[in-house]
Amino acid sequence: MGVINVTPDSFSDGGLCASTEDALRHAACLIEQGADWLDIGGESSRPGSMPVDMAEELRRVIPVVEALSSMDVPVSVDTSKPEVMRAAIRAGAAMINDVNALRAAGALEAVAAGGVSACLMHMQGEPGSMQADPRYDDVVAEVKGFLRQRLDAALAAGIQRDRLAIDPGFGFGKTHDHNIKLLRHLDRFSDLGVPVLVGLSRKAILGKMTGRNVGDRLHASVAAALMAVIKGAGIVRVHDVKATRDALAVYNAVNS
Ligand code: 9MG
Repeated sequence: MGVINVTPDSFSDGGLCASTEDALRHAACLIEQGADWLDIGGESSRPGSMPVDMAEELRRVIPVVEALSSMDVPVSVDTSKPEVMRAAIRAGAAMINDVNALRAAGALEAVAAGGVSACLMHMQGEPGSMQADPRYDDVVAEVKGFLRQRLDAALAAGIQRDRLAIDPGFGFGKTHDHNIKLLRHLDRFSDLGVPVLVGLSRKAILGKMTGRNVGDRLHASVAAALMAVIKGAGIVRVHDVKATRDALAVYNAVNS
C-alpha cells in the first residue's frame, strides 16, 4: 500500500503532495512502482499534529479520490471523520483506513452503509498527546484485546469479515519498547482471522534503531516491512513501493 499524504505537515513527506496535481503525479509514480493500494490522507496523524477541519480535509482528499477512481488500483482513505468517509466512498474509495478504528459516532454506520472495506487501527490517546506517556501492562495482549473488540463492533454493525483488516498502530501511543514488542510478537494477531496491516515506513522507531533521520530510512523501512510480512502482515503501508516490492519478491520466491 503506497502512501499519499495530501498535507503540508506529515512527518516524512509533508508538502510533497500539497496540491491535487502533485498528489496525482505521485499516485502515478506509486502505481508504476507496483502499488496494490493507494492510501490517501488529508490530515496528518503524526505525534503532536493538530486536527484539520472537515472542509479542509474534504478539499484536500476528495478531488484526488475522484481522479483515481477510474484507475485499476483501489484507493483507501485515511480518515477518522464519518462525513469524510461518506464523501470518500461516494467518490470511489474502496477502503477506509481509520487510525481511530471507527470509534467516532457514525463511523461504523458510514462504512457499513457504503459497503466498503475498513482497516481498524489501535491508538492509545490521540495524535496531539499520544506520545507523552504511553503505558501498558502487556502491550501485545492489550492491543490485541482492543482490536478484537473493534472487530466485534464492526461485525455487529454489518461490515463483513472479509472487508476488515486490523493494525497494531506502530508509533501511535507506544514507546520504543512497546513498538519492538509488537513487532516481535506480530504473529499473535493472525488468529483474529483478518489481514494484518502494518505501517512502519520511515517511522521514528527506525530512526532510533539506526540513528538515521527521516529522509534516510529507506533501508530500515524495507527491512521492517519484510520483517512484518515474515511475522504475518498481509498488507504493508509504505512510502517506498519499489524497494519494498523487490524485497518481498525475493522473500516470496524463496518462501513459495
Ligand atoms: C495513516 N497512518 C499513519 N501510520 C499508519 C499506520 O501505521 N497504519 C495505518 N493503518 N495507517 C497509518
